[in-house]
Amino acid sequence: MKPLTVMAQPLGRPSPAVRRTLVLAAVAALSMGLAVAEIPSANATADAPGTTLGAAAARSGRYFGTAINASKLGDPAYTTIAGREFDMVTPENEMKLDATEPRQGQFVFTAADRIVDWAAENGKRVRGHTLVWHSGQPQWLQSLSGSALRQAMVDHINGVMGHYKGRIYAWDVVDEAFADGTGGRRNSNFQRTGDDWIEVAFRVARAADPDARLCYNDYNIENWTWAKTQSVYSMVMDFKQRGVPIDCVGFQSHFNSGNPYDAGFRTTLQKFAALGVDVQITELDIQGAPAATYAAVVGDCLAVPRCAGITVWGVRDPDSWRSSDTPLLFDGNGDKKAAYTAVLDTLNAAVPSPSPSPSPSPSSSPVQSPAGSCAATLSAGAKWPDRYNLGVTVTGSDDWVVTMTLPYPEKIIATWNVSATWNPARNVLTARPNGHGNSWGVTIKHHGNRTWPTVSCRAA
Ligand code: 9MR
Repeated sequence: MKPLTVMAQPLGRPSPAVRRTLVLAAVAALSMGLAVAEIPSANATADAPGTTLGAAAARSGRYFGTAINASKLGDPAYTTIAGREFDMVTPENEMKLDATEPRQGQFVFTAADRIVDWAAENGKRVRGHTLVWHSGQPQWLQSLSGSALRQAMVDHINGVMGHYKGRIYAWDVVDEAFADGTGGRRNSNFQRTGDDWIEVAFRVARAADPDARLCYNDYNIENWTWAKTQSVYSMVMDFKQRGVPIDCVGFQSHFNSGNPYDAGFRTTLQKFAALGVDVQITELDIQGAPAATYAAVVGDCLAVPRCAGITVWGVRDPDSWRSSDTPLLFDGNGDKKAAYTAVLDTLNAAVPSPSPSPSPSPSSSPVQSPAGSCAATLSAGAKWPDRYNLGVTVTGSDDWVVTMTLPYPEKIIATWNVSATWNPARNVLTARPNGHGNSWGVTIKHHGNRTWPTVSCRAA
């Protein structure tokens, strides 16, 4: 969780003093190894086009990420582009089973830590990839079966997620569990422990880090008509119906002649989102990097409110696992390709909804959440095109804890008269009194959704 700044006055445009405080808060959060992506955004105006992929995606509340390879973090050409352009990173290989648990029960996080630390130092969030996968298994794991393998899976999830608890935005809990073609389950050692291995993995993951979003991630599930897509869709629907904890589906999106981009991708994203999960494009690369196809993929994400963001699978073409396909946004010289410009322009063309749902009137429907011996009441404050203020009044106690949960993709970018921490992974603010009484407030960047947060109060 990251500390939010405390301000004496409600915000208009942030004053220089407030901006300084925001920067200080950002530095404080950085020193704690926490992501600070939202805090500097208080300085941005809603209508200014982003000049980097991350900034352009943030205009609509999304992220733009890249796979990062720890061995390249010493290359300034690499880190200059990665640091400038992206606000989410995925370790390309460093969190895989063979990297993190090369011998049973002996965890190694050296390389993955380098990436997570680099991300924190540079204000970026991290997608964890991947906890359970049929591939990239160390020898000891490959030799296990039955209950011993099942227990090893549970122990692995707990070991890795425990190490990174609170630092990961989303985990690919299970990767590539379905077979190509038929859409049945892939025949793997994990699958042979029983059909329920996937849901067990998700339940263990939820308990291990309740603040991380939990994703199922796969390739060749972008085309809505494919059997594999339908199988994953059925699994996610079943999980949602039975309460198996799943928050997101990752569409790897390695597009090439064998798995060409198809305009039905948007339908796929919409259908999955309608199940009540976020959708994420997690490993995007496109053979030959055609600008129009990149723009189409980005447009598909922008068309789906629950498409949280896009990650490309590498920085420059030579960094790609398919380098001969030149599938990425930067060439070997680090120069921006035509696809880069197409992606940036498409992101910048996304404008937050011009007619968002109206806020409820504070007089007709105050939001009150009594719990214990206090209640928190919200009231409308100033409004701007990109953000709005809410006042909060606590009654019933002078020593309270208020929890405020924002609907995605709204973000709290400032507070006043209160001591608060902001958990970006869950979109939750936790507030306590700071000696300024029981009336305080927040500034919310709405990203097109002006639905008020829910609040609850408990006496401390
Ligand atoms: O890009 C990754 C490559 O460097 C590795 O050698 C390979 C095997 O671990 O994995 C590649 O990344 C894969 C990702 O983890 C899962 N989806 C498919 C990706 C491309 O193969």
